[in-house]
Amino acid sequence: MQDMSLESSVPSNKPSEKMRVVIATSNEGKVAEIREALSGLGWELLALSDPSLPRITLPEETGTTYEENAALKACAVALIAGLPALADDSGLEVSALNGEPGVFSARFGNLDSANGRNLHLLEKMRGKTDRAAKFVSVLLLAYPDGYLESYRGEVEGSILEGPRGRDGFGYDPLFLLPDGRSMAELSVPEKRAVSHRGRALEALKAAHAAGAPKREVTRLE
Ligand code: ITT
Repeated sequence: MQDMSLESSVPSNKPSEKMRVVIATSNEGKVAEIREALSGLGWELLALSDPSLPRITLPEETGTTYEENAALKACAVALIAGLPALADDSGLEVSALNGEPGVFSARFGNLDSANGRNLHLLEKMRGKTDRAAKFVSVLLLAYPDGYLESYRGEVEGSILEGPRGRDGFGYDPLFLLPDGRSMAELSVPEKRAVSHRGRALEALKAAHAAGAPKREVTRLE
């Protein structure tokens, strides 16, 4: 088996046109962070609910990795919309819980609400001295022809004994950064500068700074 890197050109968007990209998430917090981070890129970012798009339902996340789940979401949306689609799959990995909830962060304890999941996490962490944790984000940009770009970001921190802060979403009020602030005490631009998703978005932005990056095609033989 041999890997070969080939270059090919990016189809669809003409260089002079604004690239239209669908944000393939139902999470409003992610939408706000993605819009803020990519505002300088010159893309037209469409929400899933954009009236110019057909009705789109995100697929079930049946993957066992962030990459698989992000690809499921991005590819489904790119195919239905006929436009590039950007998905994020992310999670919180807690050392004392052997990396849980990880890829299953949105379903931790089979609980539907973020508040319920946070209480569940606090309960599981009760009495634990090792409170180290990290957030992971994988961004997948899928083109309608099946080509994929992937970007990853991580941030290390620890789990607080109780919630702090009113901003952000999900586990943010329980995540303490090394500088002493909780992730929910940061504005959207402040969170972008230090967070897992902010780092992945910065990598995407750097790759697209001079237009769509040259395609790397891996062929298996
Ligand atoms: P989409 O699948 O529609 O994008 P989702 O919220 O279900 O939205 P995920 O499947 O990626 O997203 O699940 C990620 C889980 O991890 C979810 O419970 C989030 O609240 C949590 N999470 C991810 N990033 C986070 C962040 O920046 N701050 C706090 N919690 C986060």
